[in-house]
Amino acid sequence: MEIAMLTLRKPVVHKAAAESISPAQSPTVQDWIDECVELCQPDSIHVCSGSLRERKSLIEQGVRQGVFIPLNQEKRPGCYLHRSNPNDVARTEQCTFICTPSPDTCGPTNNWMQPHAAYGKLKGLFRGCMKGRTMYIIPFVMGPIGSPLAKVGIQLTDSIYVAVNMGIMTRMGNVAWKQLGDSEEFTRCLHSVGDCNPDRRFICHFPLDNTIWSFGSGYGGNALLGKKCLALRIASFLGQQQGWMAEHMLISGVSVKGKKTYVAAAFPSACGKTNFAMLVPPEKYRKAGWKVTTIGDDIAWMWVDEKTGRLRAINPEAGYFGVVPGTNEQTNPNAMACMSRDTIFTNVALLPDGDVWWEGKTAEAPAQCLDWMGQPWTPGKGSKAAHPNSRFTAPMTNNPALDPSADDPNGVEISAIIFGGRRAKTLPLVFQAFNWMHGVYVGATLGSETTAAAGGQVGVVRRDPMAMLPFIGYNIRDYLVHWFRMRKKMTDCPRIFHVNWFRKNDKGEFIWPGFGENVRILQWIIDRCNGRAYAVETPLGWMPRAGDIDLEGLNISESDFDAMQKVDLETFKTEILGQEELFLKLAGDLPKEMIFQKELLVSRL
Ligand code: OXD
Ligand code: MN
Repeated sequence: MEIAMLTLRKPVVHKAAAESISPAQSPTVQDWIDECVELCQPDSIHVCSGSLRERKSLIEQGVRQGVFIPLNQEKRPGCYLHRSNPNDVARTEQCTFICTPSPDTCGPTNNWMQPHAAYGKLKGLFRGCMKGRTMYIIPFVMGPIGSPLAKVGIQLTDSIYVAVNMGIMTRMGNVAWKQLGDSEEFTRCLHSVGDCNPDRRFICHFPLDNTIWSFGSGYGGNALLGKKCLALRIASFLGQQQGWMAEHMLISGVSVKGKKTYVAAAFPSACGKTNFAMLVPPEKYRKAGWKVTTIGDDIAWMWVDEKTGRLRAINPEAGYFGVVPGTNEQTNPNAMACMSRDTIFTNVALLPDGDVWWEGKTAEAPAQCLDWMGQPWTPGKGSKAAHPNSRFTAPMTNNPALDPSADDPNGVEISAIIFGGRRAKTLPLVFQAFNWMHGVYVGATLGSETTAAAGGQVGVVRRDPMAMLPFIGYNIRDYLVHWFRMRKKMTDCPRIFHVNWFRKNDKGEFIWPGFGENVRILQWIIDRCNGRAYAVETPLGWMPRAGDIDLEGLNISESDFDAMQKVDLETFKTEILGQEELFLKLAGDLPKEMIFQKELLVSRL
């Protein structure tokens, strides 16, 4: 039998598929699955093996159920479109909870629920929710197999869309049973789309139980539980307990003439992390031997190598779940290559020839298509054809610029950490923090104008410490203290930088070209890390002079560059007041290092 579709009789008996290995190596795993099966009462169970045959068969079933629409297989082999419920298109932070016995463990920036109350409430929702449905048992590994940080999770879900996407985003299937062996250490992930009612939507994390229960949403960030829920919220908690870090960061390698430097960068959701991770340097740089390679585009797990005292990182994911609108051959050719095959598109528009379209894909909109909800659309309609948070899910192996170390269990050494926000005014294009402690302050006070990735109002500055505000799985006070304390573990720590690609002039136009040209800023960053570039001391930190950045070939004069770097101290005072929003949230719990850094900043103005 290729796939386990076992009709359950009471008591529930489930066996693995012929090509799956038995999950029952550990009685703890079996007991937990039994408990969840008894609770959810699925009609049948499918244990995912992770094979290619299985993937094909799951997609075929999904097509029969209308979950996947086959795209033009000549233009996009192995690609399918999924249309979500229109009420379920983004992460829902108001429905996301950290469930710890004491609210103090959860902290002021998360929604809190008492664990017994949360289990009780969600049990009521999960009870019988899979009647008439199949439960997919998805064993998965986050991190390269054999990595000291790799973690096993098991997700039980009634969504075939989730099963297929987890197969792209994680190392999924038999490999995970092998990695788990007879260990009892795995993240228990229970998920049901339920009836997809926003009033019955809960994404609950139980860090002390290494458990995630998610009900009522099929959206990636709420439903692919290995990603935001495990690799950030649960992992950040584990990292704090165990002395490592789980961060909302891309990791990329920048090589020039055989010397490679790895950087990690944290930008809030939908601020171009995928573009930056897949950056293609302009021709002049390529000719001079520059190349940027991708380790990851969203999440970094980092630890200090005891032998070298330096920070190392892995990407726990195996695929990309990227925002599609705005992506084209100019802005991100590597992402375009990623989605050329074996990709699941969610909520993009469907063209008459079976290809897909989104705003920004081509200069001209198509004469007609079906919009993300499947409704006829023409350019005059006044609505978006693709949802602004439409996504592609593609395996990282599709990326032509995949770094050869992306699957290395030992990870890569990180030389720079870059924080960045989307700020029309106030913040310069680039500066370097004076040291790690100052850099932590710069990251902690990161602000960015909101986008469509998280639902809610768009375009207001939101404080987003380390771009982790929605993803810190415990008290932000302890998270910041953890960052400060990491310094002591390192003998040579990464240099920390802040960038703002999104500064606008008085006419409201972006003044920095961004995308591939960002390599010019990376060049300065890397040269600083390697002790090669000049910088001047300013109240904010170390800044390049116009002459320290290669502007050749850009339509930007040295005085334009100075304008991009200009910090108006009066306006900056307002920025400091804006940072108070965060300080007030932490109130009496603000780590003393934050207070000292703020005092030093004020004294420099
Ligand atoms: C994402 C996000 O989906 O940050 O990566 O929202
Ligand atoms: Mn993200």
